[in-house]
Amino acid sequence: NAMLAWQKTAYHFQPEKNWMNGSILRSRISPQADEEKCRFLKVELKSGTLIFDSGLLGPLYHLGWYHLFYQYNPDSAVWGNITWGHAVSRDLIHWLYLPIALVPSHWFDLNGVWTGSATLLPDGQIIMLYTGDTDNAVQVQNLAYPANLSDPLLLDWVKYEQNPVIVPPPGIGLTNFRDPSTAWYAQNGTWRVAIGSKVNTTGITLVYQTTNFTSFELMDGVMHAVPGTGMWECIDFYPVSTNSTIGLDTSVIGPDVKHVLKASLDDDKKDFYALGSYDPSNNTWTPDDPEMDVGIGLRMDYGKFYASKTFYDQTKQRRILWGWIGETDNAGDDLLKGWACVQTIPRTIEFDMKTGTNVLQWPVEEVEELRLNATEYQGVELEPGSVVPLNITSATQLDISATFEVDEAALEGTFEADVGYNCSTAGASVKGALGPFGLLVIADDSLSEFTAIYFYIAKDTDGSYTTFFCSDEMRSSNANDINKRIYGGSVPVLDGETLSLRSLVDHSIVESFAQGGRTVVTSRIYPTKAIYGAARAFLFNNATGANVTASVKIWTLDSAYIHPYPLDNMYE
Ligand code: DQQ
Repeated sequence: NAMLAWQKTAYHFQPEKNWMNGSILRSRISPQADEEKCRFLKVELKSGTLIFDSGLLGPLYHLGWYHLFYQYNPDSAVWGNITWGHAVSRDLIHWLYLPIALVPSHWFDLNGVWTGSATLLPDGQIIMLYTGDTDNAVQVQNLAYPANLSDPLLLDWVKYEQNPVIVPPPGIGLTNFRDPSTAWYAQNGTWRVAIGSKVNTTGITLVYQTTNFTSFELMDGVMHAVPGTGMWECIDFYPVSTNSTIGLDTSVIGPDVKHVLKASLDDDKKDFYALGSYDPSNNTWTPDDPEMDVGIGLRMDYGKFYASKTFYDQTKQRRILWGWIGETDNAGDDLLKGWACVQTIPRTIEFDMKTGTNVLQWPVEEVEELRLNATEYQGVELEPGSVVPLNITSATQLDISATFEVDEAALEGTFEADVGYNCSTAGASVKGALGPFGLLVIADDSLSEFTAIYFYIAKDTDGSYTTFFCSDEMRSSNANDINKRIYGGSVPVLDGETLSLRSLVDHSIVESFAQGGRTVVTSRIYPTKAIYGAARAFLFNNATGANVTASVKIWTLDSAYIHPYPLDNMYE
């Protein structure tokens, strides 16, 4: 449907309409041939498409390629018939679609090849554990591995003949037992794998121990549990260094390390995480702050974002987080446009050594290779109530960096401002004393459509400040029948820090990072007028009590190259 074509993103990994012929091509490619072909591919290929759905499979890096496996419906733009889609990239930005890696084929996955994770063993083997939805709709864990490890594309996958390797244990619901994590090394040749579940309404992490990935033993108790959080999907569990910015392999333990536990809460489709300590001897994880436990504290991303997963990128010694951005329109429109859902730009993830209480997420540096021309604005004065256009036309593909300085006298002179505020109490058009101020993106000239990305400062009578970082989608589209929301969370701002944000704008996606990535908000929007050449960006200040000075640098971004790998004509 051409009417919906403008929603297509240009540099996020996502489906394209009208591809799906179901024919799966296979061929063997030598690493060299492959390398040359890729260079050539970047300029010569034209079209392709994919449709995918929730629950990202373990991403991994192998022989020069980043591999992305994802939950994929080959037949339609709505969830169902779930297989493993597969794509490869040299740089996490440009992608080549490969044939589907695994399809339902046996009783142990006949209803779907669901989410799983990759584990790289020290000897170079690749282990994939995934959830199979059985012929009886029971959730079991299965083992798969590449047929040929010397194939950089990992085209062929073998399912272990004696699958399943793990079935739901006594006391666990047959449909509440899924998404095995990447394994971490414990001791004496044993590896551990976390699996999400629930008991009544308590979300839990079960851990299995194995030496061979074919037989597993359930460890006593649970690694962690949080009452009232419901079913935990897509558990992610990994170490972060507390004294260095480098990423750590999943098995690292020891001093100067904390462990992140992340769960995707099935009930409200939100990703929550917490920092804590892992004790391998009794296999328990304890949050640093029980009030900020998994599911009741920090969100990975406060916007449209779910089923995220990380992997350790051994070539660049960094940990990378991928999230999934679902749709907020109706399934009918998704069927019309022929695709649904997008991946976030991959983000590096590290411990925030300044606050000590959160992780930092930041778009991988490779996205900066898409930067074209830059426009800079220094010291733009934003008086209360002002909206200042930025001179950017076709503002659909942007990388924006902005800082905001709030008039010091106004901050100090305000006795109390909006105590009890949170992003969903008021949108960008509601004026407070010290906020909101920020950006309007994917806006048209007349501001009939815009998505607001902004800060909002609340001040308590004791003189303390709480800063919020929000995204308001209420005016993002003139179309009805779309779920428009106001998202956000608080963001730590330390003494002497300037407020700063970065936004990646891509037609119908806006990913925004505050204070170097302490708080992140992703918006999925459906503009009807602020499209192509008509899209603009503005600065605004709706605070009644403070002048704000903004400095902004905006790069327009090139489109990424995301197309099929031409396996059929490799040797022509
Ligand atoms: N989607 C997958 C499940 C996972 C959920 C199925 C996450 O494995 O729990 O497509 O959205």
